[in-house]
Amino acid sequence: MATVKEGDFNAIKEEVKKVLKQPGYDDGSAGPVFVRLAWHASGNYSLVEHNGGSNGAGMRFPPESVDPANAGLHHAISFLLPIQAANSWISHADLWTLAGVAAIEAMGGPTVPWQPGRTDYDSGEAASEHRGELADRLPDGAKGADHIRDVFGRMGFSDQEIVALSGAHSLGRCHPDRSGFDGPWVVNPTRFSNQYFKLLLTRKWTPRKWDGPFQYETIVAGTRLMMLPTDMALIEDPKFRPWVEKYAADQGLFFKDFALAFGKLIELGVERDDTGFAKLVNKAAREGKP
Ligand code: CCH
Repeated sequence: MATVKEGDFNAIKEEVKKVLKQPGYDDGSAGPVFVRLAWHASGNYSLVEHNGGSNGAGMRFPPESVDPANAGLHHAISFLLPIQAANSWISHADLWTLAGVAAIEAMGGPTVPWQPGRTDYDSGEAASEHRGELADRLPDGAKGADHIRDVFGRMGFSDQEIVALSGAHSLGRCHPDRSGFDGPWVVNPTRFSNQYFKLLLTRKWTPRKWDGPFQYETIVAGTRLMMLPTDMALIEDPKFRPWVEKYAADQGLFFKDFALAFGKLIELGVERDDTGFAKLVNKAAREGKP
């Protein structure tokens, strides 16, 4: 990997684009798993408790590295390690979020606003001290609308933003050895589009008869596609559904709203001071204890 000028984040984006092609891995692309890495790094934020989020890159250490919800994300971290090794000035936390943004763009999606300044935990001890309290915050695909609202409400997202963010399931697939679920949501899972919303509305989705966890399926042109119970909740719930309809009808609107919501997601909990960097504040300091 090339060493680029310190602070040249556009050049880092180009480095990320160079490692997207991964023959032999999934659908030949690291793009979808980069997007999921950025999302899971950010998605354990709590607006009320003021903890979690992408700052710190906690997923390099327990408890996040061993959280079953993050199974498989070590692939994304490994694909990015050469870039970090050649450019040690960039924090893992900045690199992970920027990789998600670069991947979305390279797969034909919108440009998501991104700012640098995240810092990394320097040890597993520091990470576990800060992050031990963050277990069970990521969504469970087996559940329904109330669960999704609880999880995304904790991060401060509205119904509209929840539906927009869920459109990322136009990318990638479920892996039986990671989540237990199986298959892609769309026929071309390395192209960012509003296909997920269109398929939700136009296909007949039936429960899959198999040994794995409950999920829905439909066959499109010989390819078995899937939906999670949480995906189906978006068309079953009367407040989510109108947004699914809007995004299915208007890809431009989806791209615009997705870019804003994803930009907000990767900023959660990143509080920069006047140096431009976001400090890692531990629980005792937050509570004003020495
Ligand atoms: Fe997701 N997602 N996601 N998801 N997700 C999975 C895979 C991806 C849920 C469950 C799952 C978002 C919201 C939700 C991606 C992006 C986003 C998998 C399969 C499950 C299960 C994991 C595996 O087996 O590898 C649930 C539940 C919710 C909300 O309720 C949001 C928000 C985003 C981003 C904005 C992407 C991308 C993938 C594909 C990953 C890959 O490796 O291909």
